[in-house]
Amino acid sequence: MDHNELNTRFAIPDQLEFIEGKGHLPVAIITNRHAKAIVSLYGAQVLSFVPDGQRDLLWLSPQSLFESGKAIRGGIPVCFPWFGPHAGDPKKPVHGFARLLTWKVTESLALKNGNTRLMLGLASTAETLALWPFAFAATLIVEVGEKLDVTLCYTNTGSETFMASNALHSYFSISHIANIALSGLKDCFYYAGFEKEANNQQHENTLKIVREENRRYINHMADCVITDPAWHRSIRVEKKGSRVTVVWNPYSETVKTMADISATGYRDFVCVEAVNAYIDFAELNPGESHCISTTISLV
Ligand code: TA6
Repeated sequence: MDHNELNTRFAIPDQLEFIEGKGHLPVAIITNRHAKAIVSLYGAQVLSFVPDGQRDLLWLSPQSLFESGKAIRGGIPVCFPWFGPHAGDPKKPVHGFARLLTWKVTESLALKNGNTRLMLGLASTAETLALWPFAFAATLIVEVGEKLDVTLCYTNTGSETFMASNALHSYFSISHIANIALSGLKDCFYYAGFEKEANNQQHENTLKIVREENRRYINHMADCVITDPAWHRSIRVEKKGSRVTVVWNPYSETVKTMADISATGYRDFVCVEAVNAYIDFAELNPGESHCISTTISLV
């Protein structure tokens, strides 16, 4: 369906319209009295969330590709049905295929409280079954209000039990990586880098990022807050349905290996991700569903 057909079926006057975005990929533009947001149907990826009168809370790389088969760098990528490299086959796409496929619009709704809701769907096809041999139906629900609420739900529609991992891999826009402090992770154990054991424990109240970090915190359900004094703001990151939080920044060396982030781009974002993986897979019997959500707001 192109953006004209999408508008015929799902546009909401003065609140929601579809346009052809970069790389000819369709995007939904949501504007209401609380905020403005942009959602790419390719990847079901929220690209921008700007509360009224504020800066964007999400970061989108100016060097991002917008190209079928390539992930968009920034916003909230949906990782599914695996998180990170595929365990058995490194040739399969990192973070699964959900961020590399165009999702269908299934519903749009103007809510009484002024919020706008957009629902996107993705179901298994011959293409996905070739990468992951299980039948599923996934939904991404984006609700734009004073807060941004993003929920991924998926159901096992096949006849075999499956184990999936997934993430809402949010990139937050910050004034400078040196300026921010991240709270909400004190006392949690984490895997550092690609270590196999979560032997490290954070003793500090806040995390300052001064080098490459890829911390995968386990048994973490609390809110995180990114304090950014230079921009006079703090971003609260809440989540549900997840016991793993990943904090990632490639920093100045690894960023040089990434074609879609500039050499200094690592300064402009931090990822705080709601994850199901490692100690927290979703094991679903036929007919069962799992949901994970993240809620993002200014404190
Ligand atoms: O969540 C952290 C992470 O898995 C890192 O290891 C890093 O590779 C990042 O995600 C980005 O992955 P991507 O495939 O989008 O380049």
